[in-house]
Amino acid sequence: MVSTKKSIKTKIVCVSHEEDADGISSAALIKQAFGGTSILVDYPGMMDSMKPLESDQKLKELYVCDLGLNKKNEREFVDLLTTLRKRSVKVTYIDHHDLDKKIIKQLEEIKVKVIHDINECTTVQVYNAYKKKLNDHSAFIAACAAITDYMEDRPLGSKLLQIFDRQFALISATVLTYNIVGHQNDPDYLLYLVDELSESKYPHEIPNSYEFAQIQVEKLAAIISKVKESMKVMKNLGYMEILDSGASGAVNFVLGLSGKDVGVAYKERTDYGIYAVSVRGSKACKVHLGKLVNKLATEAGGSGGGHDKACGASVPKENIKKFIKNLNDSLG
Ligand SMILES: [Mn+2]
Repeated sequence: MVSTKKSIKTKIVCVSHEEDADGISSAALIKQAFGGTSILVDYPGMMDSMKPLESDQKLKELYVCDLGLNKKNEREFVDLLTTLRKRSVKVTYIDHHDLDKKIIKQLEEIKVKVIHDINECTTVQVYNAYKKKLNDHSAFIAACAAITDYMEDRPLGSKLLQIFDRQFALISATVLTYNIVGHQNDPDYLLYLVDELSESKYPHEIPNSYEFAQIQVEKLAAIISKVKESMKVMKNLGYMEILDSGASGAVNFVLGLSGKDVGVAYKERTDYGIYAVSVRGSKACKVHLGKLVNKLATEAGGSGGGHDKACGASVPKENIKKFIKNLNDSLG
């Protein structure tokens, strides 16, 4: 039987990463180019937050930005997008995390538009793909995102940064980052940031952004002393459980102060019964940490992945010690 009910699809949605300037800025540029609404997610909540889209008959276009896939969620992700493609939802996936070639192929087979380059941050790729629909301010925001993802030296990223004053971009990127990191428990504020950036506001034009950044800087200074006190060192890495700040804010201090080539910081996520783990490698680290952490976190019953020198994982609470031991052993 042929259904005569014709659904009118009108919704444009961008799902993006909420934890850093690259994710927030990607969402802002998509919003400036296409309008629509943003759904901001972290890795543990990513698939749960996307699930309602599967049955959303109004959905017309979906953009997924700055969200790497891992062995645990890649199957579910492809399945969800397959369902959407069967309803002719236009889907675009834009990212720069390490991704299995097989998954890229599967996405292209179902005609998802895949924009994937591990050498440029996501916002720079969004800017490059849709610059005809974006203004100069968006080029600036993309340059800021490149800075915070350590990718301002790449071909496209460096070209965008050249347009602007370097110090102005550095301070804007940093203030934006501190406002994002400090508002992780305030989803409305993060959406407000996306709106403001999409309306071409600079970070310094957002009320109280510099004052808020100063508070974050003071907190970070306090973390340095805590890391010195509580960090533990193994043969190939330094690690620490973080109790009262974000793991990603502390992990660079663990790396730096441990004197090792790999630093690990983890923080309990009581809502999921897991530890959110951040891993960073020094310039001398030759192992691709994103790939290694993807494998080890999966073996520990969790998930993870990311870049060669910066990545993250979710690890079930009871397996965290084993995960760290295996990581230390694998680095040997
Ligand atoms: Mn990114």
